[in-house]
Amino acid sequence: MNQPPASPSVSVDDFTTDFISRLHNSRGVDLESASDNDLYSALAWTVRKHLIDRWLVTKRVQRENKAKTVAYLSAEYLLGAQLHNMLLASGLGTVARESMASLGLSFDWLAELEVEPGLGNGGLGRLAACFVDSLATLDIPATGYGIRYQHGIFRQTFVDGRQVEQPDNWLELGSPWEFPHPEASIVVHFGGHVEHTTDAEGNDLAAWKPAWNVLAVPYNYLVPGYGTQNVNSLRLWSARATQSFDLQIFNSGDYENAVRAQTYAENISQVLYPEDSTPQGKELRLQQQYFFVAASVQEMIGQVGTSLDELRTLPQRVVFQLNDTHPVIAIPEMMRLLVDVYGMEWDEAWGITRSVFNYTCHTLLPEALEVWSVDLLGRLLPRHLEIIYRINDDFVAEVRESHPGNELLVRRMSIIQEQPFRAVRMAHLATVGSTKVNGVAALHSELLKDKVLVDFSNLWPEKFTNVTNGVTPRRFVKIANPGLSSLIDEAIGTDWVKDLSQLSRLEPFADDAAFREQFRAVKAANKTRLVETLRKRDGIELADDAIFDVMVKRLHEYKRQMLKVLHVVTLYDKILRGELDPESMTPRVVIFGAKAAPGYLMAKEIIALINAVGATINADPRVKGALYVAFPANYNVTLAETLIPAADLSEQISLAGKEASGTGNMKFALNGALTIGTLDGANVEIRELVGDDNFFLFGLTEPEVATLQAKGYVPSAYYEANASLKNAIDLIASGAFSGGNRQTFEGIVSDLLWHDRFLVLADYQAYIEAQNVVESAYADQDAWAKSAILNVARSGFFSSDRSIRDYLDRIWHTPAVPVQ
Ligand code: GP0
Repeated sequence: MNQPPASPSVSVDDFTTDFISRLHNSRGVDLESASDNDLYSALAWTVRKHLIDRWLVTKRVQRENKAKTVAYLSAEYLLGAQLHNMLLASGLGTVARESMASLGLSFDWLAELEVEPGLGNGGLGRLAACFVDSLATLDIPATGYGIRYQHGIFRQTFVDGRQVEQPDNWLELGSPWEFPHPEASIVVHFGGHVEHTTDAEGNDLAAWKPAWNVLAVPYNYLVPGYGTQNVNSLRLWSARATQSFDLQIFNSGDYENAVRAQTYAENISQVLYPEDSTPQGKELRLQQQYFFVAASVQEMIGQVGTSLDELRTLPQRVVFQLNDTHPVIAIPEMMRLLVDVYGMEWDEAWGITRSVFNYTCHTLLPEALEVWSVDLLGRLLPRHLEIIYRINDDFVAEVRESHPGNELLVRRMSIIQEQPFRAVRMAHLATVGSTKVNGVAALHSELLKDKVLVDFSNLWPEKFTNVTNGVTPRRFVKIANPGLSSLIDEAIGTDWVKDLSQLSRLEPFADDAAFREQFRAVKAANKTRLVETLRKRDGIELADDAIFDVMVKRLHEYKRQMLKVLHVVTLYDKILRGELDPESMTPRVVIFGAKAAPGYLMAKEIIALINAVGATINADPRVKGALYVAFPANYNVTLAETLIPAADLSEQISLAGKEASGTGNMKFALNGALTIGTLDGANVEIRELVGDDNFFLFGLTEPEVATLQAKGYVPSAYYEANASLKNAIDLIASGAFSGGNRQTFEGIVSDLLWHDRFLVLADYQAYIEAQNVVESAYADQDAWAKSAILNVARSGFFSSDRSIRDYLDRIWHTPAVPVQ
């Protein structure tokens, strides 16, 4: 079948010989003197060698075919650990394991030495990582472009239950997975001013006179497909000071300034902004955006050729996908290159530009839509601002023509906002400059059309489309859940890894008692594995005979970790009151994982509350093991790979109309957890597919939310009217979780009572009732297993391979180029 050829001629002995010679030749050590890092690096180099031939062939075939390429532009790639994925793609897993064993080394121990590249914040960055995996697997010529941050997402620690951020240092010991190419560096300019002249025909000629520049040094990473020879590239740019930038100063003897200049330039790729779902209007961030986009667009153009005839073929050669608004400055950059640098007429350049860009929107939160003040943008990229103005002039004229006299509409749609300050609305620029605009789940795309970008969808209905997100089954099932994978293999063969729709063939097995038994055994083993991991990693001691109730995602008020906290506090309160008997309850382990943006104070308060509630409950003998709260610090992709397969219950409880899609929700369903969720994001599609009986639905719908908010939402009324809600909030307010200090969580409590922007109190009762249904459903383990199997069998749609096929059909139209 479609198995990756287990790199034909590699025996364990060959692998071992190679590994030893790597140690010698690349690290200058022998087995006896090798450090951990020597061993890990040599292992990685030995594995990657077997993918490089495929990579070189892929590049040659794609170049010779002049294949149309997908250029995925993303400021984030939350890649996760590389070794396991490279082993899966190369088919060398068993060989590597046996080879290490033959040397008396533990493969698992070596694998755990890897520090994952955490070059993203959450769902958006992880989606990009899943997409490059699927593009490679589907033989689509594609390059992921992004930034090689020196420091990825911060490492979260807890001090007295409060989040303290530590710098991530994934490059400290070097990465064996990257291929730097300083010789292919690209100069990126900033600042200065624009000079205008007029040519013989009276056309305006613009010349940007930048004030400073940096070098963008590309680092390439292998992106191997699964079950194919195809290996694509991820190209991440690293900032380096140009010689001209600092040498002059240095030669003039001003060492201090020379060093400062260098530091300034190299700062650009120093650190990932840890903001999620809120933009950070900082100059350095705009520098990062332009830095990687300018280098990427220049490089693509270089591949196509810079004569006008060659440039005219751009739409046949490349399609750029803008992952949110972060890379949208690529649109004026393309115009600048075509018009100012290569001398194309504006109108023709605009036609080409619009046909090569497409934009994916990932949010519905108005506060998440990025704007750049005209001030800042004009200072950093003066020519781009002029270009944006001209694009806007033409666009606004088009709106006026189709809607004469409607100046209100013009103001709403303009790429430039006037209030509260003059700024460029990046989502508007993206929409005007793209062929297609997509949302990331069915409901999200509808709300995009009807609310966030309604004026644009009225003007250009055909521009809007949906591509529901997906997740790669390689990392999140095959690698993360080997037990389930073997069980599936035995039942339906191995094709599902490349064709996840095959999972539907598991349906009949839901009615097979022996299969259900095996399925439960796999889940139990995954729970035991998680218990061991958390013991080693965090010193947390969990019972494994409880329902594992898991809420992992970024900490954000709209995701409503607070609602989960209220559920936990309610259970605790009822135990204390004697309304719930801890001895007869199904033991429940509630597991949280969440990082908060460092400047998001309310989110950090909620983290402190979760830890405080956990500490109190876990230490209270009256609870008698019926309830336990675990909050391992530093949730990341690596932990997700152990956590998700162990979950029984997946918490997807955002306020309807706020979560664009979610992708964690898909990973849980695929690994046989049942969802408790609202009708939000892709939950809607999950429920439709897995069936109402296999999904615990609760909460207001998006229209109900809108109605309630329109008529005036009064959270305190829910508090007054609901005794158990009142008890839970009062317990928090009483200082029960803060050593009697009523001040500690006063901010959270008063926000809930008087603001509660995300209607936690309004959905509380429905949530508690749904959890009661969960509790009784879990009591019938066999029926639960049946539902869980049906969740797996019906989640094939959520493969990122399917998402990529949708992008191909609806947006990119890029043919596959199989590599022999
Ligand atoms: C959206 F706006 N997302 C943002 C952002 O700044 N960061 C981010 O991760 C997420 C959405 O919230 C999402 O709904 C979606 O699935 C993901 O992007 C990928 O499209 C996460 O649940």
